[in-house]
Amino acid sequence: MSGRIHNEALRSKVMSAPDAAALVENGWSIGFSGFTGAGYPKEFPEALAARIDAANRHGEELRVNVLTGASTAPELDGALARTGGINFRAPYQSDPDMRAAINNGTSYYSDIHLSHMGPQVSQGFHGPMHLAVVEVTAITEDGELVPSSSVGMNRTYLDYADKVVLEVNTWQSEELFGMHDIYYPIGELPPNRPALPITHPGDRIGSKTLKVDPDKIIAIIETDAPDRNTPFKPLDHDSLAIAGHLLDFLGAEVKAGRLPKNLLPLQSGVGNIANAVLAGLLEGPFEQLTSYTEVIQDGMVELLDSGKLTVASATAFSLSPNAANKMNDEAAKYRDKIILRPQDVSNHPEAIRRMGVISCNGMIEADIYGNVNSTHVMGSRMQNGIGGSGDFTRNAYFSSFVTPSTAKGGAISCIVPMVNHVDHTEHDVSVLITEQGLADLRGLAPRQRAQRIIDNCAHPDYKEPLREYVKLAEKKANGMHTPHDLATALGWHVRFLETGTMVQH
Ligand code: 0RQ
Repeated sequence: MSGRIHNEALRSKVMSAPDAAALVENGWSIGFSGFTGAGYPKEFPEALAARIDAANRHGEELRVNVLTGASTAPELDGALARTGGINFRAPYQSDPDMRAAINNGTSYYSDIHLSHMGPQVSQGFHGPMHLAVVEVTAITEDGELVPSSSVGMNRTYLDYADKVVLEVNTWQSEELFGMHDIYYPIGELPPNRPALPITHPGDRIGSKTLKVDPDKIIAIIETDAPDRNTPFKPLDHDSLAIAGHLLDFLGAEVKAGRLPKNLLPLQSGVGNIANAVLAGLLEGPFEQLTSYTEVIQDGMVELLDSGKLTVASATAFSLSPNAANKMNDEAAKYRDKIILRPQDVSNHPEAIRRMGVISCNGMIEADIYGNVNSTHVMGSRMQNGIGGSGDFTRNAYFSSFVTPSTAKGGAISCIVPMVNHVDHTEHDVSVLITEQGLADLRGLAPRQRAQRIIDNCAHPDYKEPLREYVKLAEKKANGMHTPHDLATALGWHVRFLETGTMVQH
């Protein structure tokens, strides 16, 4: 045994992943740990996938509902999706096989604000939770659970599931103990829910461990496997340009007296552009920064190392393999600077609004009036999901969205007459940024926004077609507040579906 299970009674529950997976019944709803490829169970999902494959071969029905914190990894979403055995999936995914199962109709998918998932499960909106499968770093002598590299939905799944399977992963550093902050009162339902006592990203308001009723534990699996840590691509021209526009804007806001010198708590999405922003902050003039965000990526750790960032609050890590190994070696050093919370606390609108978080997230496309689509491709296909972008955007001090101005080699303009799906409305979007420039939409009416977005953000190849659309819309519309020609507003998307490009020849 690994020596990580310090509670003697629980040691008797250790078994193999296939034995644990054999306990699952058709139609179960399973709450898995896991958030942005961190802290997901490493062996149980593949063992369950093998069981589903066998059931499929024998013509037996074995399908499950898969709920998580957020995205997981090929060993969880990928393995299960490939069996066709996922009936329903929520609240977020980014796996190619899972995406295919959603888009070909095999799996239902409910795309949910990440801060809403905990309350929705507690309120029973997702039906009974039959099982929680949660990765932990260790089990203490009194049976409490030391979380691993993500917290996500674990508190809620452990509380609400009838049965629990734990994976104790020795790859996760024992030094993570003390980094987590598990706040229980947030799980209360209205009208008993207390005010969230967070006024600074560094506030600790909960306990270091997760609690679980030992009688619910039906199996413990010992594993030793890394998280899905993906290496970062080198920063490209577009990412650097977008980061540059955002950093210039923040500097100007400080100068104008609309932001304090050390800015306000920062939230940043993941990926190349977010990395470029963090790299820019490392070289930039801002000091004493704080972060109230969803995930900790490499750039945040570097900012902590440099002393420019004093504290980072999130729900999970999302690190490259090198940074993950470093975190495992040096976790003790970061325990007072990194706080991992349940996702209904890391993404809580109350804290985000109170502290005045500056949000920055990726998007698929924006329209000329400032509505943003983060999730859908050409009307019907799901890409990933809204994730935490809505939690932060709607409640931010100001919100920003970033994207290159075109996709698919220029065949798609990411600035369009009308978005094909709305995730963030014009009322919530403060700033749009592409490599072409930044459009500050605050204080502008829709027709003024259209002009600024086209001038500052659209790719040169699409500026004139967008201006033509505006002229047509103003001629044909039944009102001049948000002029649209409904017959052609989605015509660019239709053209792409029919011809492979939005460019009109
Ligand atoms: O497709 O993979 O087939 O090449 O969309 O696009 O440019 O690689 O961008 O990885 O940054 O993702 C919005 C999806 C951007 C992401 C989104 C195609 C493009 C490519 C991916 P391929 P890129 P990114 C908290 C916040 C929602 C969740 C969120 C996301 C693929 O940022 O999922 O914000 N956001 N969480 O070719 C058709 C367009 C397109 C397009 C790009 N206009 N039309 N396809 N693509 N633009 C995050 C945390 O803190 C964790």
